[in-house]
Amino acid sequence: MKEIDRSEITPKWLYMNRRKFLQKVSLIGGAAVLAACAPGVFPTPEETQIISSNGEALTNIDAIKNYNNYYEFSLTKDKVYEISKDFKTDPWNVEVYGLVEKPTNFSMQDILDQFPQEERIYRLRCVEGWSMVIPWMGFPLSKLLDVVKPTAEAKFVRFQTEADFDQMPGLEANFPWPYQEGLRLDEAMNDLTILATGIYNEPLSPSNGAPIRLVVPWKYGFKSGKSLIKIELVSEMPNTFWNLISPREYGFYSNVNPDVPHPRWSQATERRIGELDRRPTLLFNGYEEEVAYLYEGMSLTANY
Ligand SMILES: Nc1nc2c(c(=O)[nH]1)N[C@H]1C(S)=C(S)[C@@H](COP(=O)(O)O)O[C@H]1N2
Ligand SMILES: [Mo]
Repeated sequence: MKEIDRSEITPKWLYMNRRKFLQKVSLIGGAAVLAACAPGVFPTPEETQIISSNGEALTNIDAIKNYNNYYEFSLTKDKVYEISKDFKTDPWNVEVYGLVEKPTNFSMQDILDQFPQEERIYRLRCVEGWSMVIPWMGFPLSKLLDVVKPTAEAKFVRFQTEADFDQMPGLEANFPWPYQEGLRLDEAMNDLTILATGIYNEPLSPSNGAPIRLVVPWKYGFKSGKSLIKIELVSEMPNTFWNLISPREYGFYSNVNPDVPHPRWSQATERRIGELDRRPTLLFNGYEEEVAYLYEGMSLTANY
């Protein structure tokens, strides 16, 4: 197994190498454009060399945009991009309310003006057993929560995403819409938890959750809701979309864990998009140092 280079989640590395990163971004962007008529999930050896010089290879931009779970648009991963490409993301507001001192309805412009955007390169691990490495643009959710000031009663955060029948044909499927997710307040305040607005230094494509989505890299991908419209601070553990559909399979915590199998498949290994061999799944998706403290004394099996 390849040594895990932890530098990819260290903002210091990103700042120190910002110049280099942007050079890499434009090279990758150029390569992706050239390859656009044959969107493959395999980067060329040249691209791989460029992007893997600092840790794990970044996933090809075409794969990130075209291989998606976004059930509001389609249940078929490679159809989401086409069906969602004209999704209207302007105007857009995110309402933050509930147990907070300063409830605020942020426009996207407010968000971009108030919160400096930074690059965060994270692994994304889907509960289905595939993974990617994505260079997000975004900012820590904690920065936004600091502005609205959760009250002492706030213990959880509920995230609700857009559900617009006129634009999202997938909403006809019989699921407990709208898509909602939740975190414990301390998980939400952890520095790894971000609101993302871009990938590869470009705004998010609708298929990736434009204009703003949650990213919680140590949890299965379904915790990271796309196209967020509401963030509510609450005192009780909120309902979540997948937990409502299948509580035995999808718990509230949903931390990536090779030792807690899905009832229908093992989680011990994963398929990194762009690679041929499966690789071992890492506890907390490789972010144990940063997040293990959140679960001290808790059974990760009982709290799946
Ligand atoms: N609103 C909404 N958010 C969602 C989903 C969805 O169907 N609807 N799918 C989730 C799942 S299962 C995964 S794996 C990730 C995928 O994110 P990506 O397509 O940007 O890689 O988005 C998550 N967020
Ligand atoms: Mo997923």
